[in-house]
Amino acid sequence: MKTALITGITGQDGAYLSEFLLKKGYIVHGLKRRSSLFNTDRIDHLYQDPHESNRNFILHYGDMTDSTNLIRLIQEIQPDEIYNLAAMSHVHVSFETPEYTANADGLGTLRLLEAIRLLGLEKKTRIYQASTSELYGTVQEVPQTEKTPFYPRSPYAVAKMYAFWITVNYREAYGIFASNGILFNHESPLRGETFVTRKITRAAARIALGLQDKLYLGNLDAQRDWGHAKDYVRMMWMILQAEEAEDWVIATGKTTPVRDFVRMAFAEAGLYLRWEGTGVNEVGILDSIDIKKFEQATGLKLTVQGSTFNVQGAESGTHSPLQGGRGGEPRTPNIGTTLVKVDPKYFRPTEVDLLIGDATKAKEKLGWEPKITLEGLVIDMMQSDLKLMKKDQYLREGGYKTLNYFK
Ligand code: NAP
Ligand code: G4F
Repeated sequence: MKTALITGITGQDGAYLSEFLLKKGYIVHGLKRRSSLFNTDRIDHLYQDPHESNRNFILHYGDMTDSTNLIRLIQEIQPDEIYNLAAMSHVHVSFETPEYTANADGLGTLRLLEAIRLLGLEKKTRIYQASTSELYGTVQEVPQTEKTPFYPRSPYAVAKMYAFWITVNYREAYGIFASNGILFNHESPLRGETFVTRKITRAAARIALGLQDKLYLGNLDAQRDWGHAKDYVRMMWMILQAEEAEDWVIATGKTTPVRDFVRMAFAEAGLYLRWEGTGVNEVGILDSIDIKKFEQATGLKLTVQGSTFNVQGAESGTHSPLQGGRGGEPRTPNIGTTLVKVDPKYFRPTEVDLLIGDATKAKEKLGWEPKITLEGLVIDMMQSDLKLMKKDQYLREGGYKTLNYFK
């Protein structure tokens, strides 16, 4: 039975990887930061009471900025595999917290590698480093492969660049089985709420249910190679089972502008958008409604009079765009309402315009291919967020206040 240590276990990938490794029969240890509120929502279903015997899922307090803590834990756990997923992972936020990001994301990796070396675990412990397509930044080649030169464009990417090379260095200098997975964007219903895909699916669900009026976004032109996190955590494990430690690009090979992801997400709720204007003046306007799809997705019933759509039995105080405003009384249809606007506050000081990966090496040497398409990803995220947001709707109908989310 193998033992794994996952840093960043409370994050999106940490949660999926935990499930994956537990199914494979691993004992999973996780590093979790102390916080003043519980932040274990994504892994609560895996939690085991500390009083139980023979636990196979064990959490430890720790932090990537605390060397002694990491050394002690690795000494206690003696892991066969370490998955270093912990990071301040938000690119935009890294411009606000560059020093912390360098410490946690860059030096944090060094601390783990050095712990393996100091404890004499070079031959026992394999380590996976969560590297990123952000390393390519201003891309020097399309598509990007393991050989494409890096040109990082944010404090996050620069910190991850240090982590990438220190992983390579410890592999070459000390013979540690240390591999980088250069993962392109991967998303899921568990994605953090302020990354663009989740921000979009949450807002599309809320707008369809009449809980929010508009979605404000930054750069709609940016293109990303989006896959599903479930496919990517499987590959993390495969990377550590490979014959040799190496670096691997993991991507779908398809790229999509943010604008198209928005269109696809709203369409899952039966709301079809058209785009007008350019740059900061670009807007997404409700162009038409697929009534059947809308009703299936939201559970709401629409009445149609000519070209007028109303939500049947809408409660006073709701403000579905389909209803046209507060009050619930019949209204002119809001086909033509602006649902998406650009807010320059979401622009980054330096942007990564285009990412598209070539995962041929992973396919040929490890037999990895993504199973879930972008369409499948959008459906998964929209179904999950519609379900989640319906809870807010019930609360509102019950007279409770719910939060607005405009991050
Ligand atoms: P995520 O959801 O933001 O999770 C990050 C995890 O790191 C969380 O568990 C977080 O803990 C933890 N963490 C942050 N700072 C820490 C610190 N100082 N000490 C200990 N733990 C800390 O990120 P993700 O999407 O799962 O990504 C996992 C890893 O892959 C990250 O390293 C990310 O940079 C990298 N990556 C992600 C993608 C992607 O598209 N998702 C692509 C390429 C690479 P809290 O829950 O307490 O915040
Ligand atoms: O969803 P994002 O914040 O992800 P980003 O910057 O690509 O980084 C993610 O993927 C990396 C892998 O390439 C990871 F290493 C990293 O940890 C993280 O998981 O933004 C995607 C794109 C950007 O171009 C951004 O400018 O969407 C654009 N965008 C447009 N409007 C927005 C928004 N991004 C966010 N977060 N919020 C917006 O309102």
